[in-house]
Amino acid sequence: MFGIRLLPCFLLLFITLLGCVPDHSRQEDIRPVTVIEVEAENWRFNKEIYKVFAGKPITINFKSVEGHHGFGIKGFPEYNIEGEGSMKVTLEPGEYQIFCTVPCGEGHDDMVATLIAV
Ligand SMILES: [Cu+2]
Repeated sequence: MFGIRLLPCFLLLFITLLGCVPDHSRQEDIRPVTVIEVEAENWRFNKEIYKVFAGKPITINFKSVEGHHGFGIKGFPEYNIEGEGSMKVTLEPGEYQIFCTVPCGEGHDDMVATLIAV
C-alpha cells in the first residue's frame, strides 16, 4: 500500500532526472574546442555539428576512413583538404558549412555538416 502511493513520486523523480541528462545532439550542449577530428565515409562526416572557438587558431585533422573525400568550408576556397591531412583555420563567430571537396559518387551532395565558431 505504502509502495503504491510512492510510485507516482518515484516516476516524477525519474522523469525529472531524465531531463537533466545532456542531449549531445543539441548544438547548445556541444562545447567549443581548438582541435577537431573530422572523419569522412560514404557519404557522411562523423558529426553533423562541430563547434570551435572563434578568433583562435583551430586545428582541423581530416581523414577519409571509407572512400576518398575532401574537407572544405563554404566561402573559403583556400581551406581544402583532399583525402587526408591537417590545417589551421581562424574563424570569425558564425555558422559555416562544411562540404566534401572531392566528387566522390552518388552521395556526394549529402556530405555536408555545420561548423560553428563561438
Ligand atoms: Cu564527395
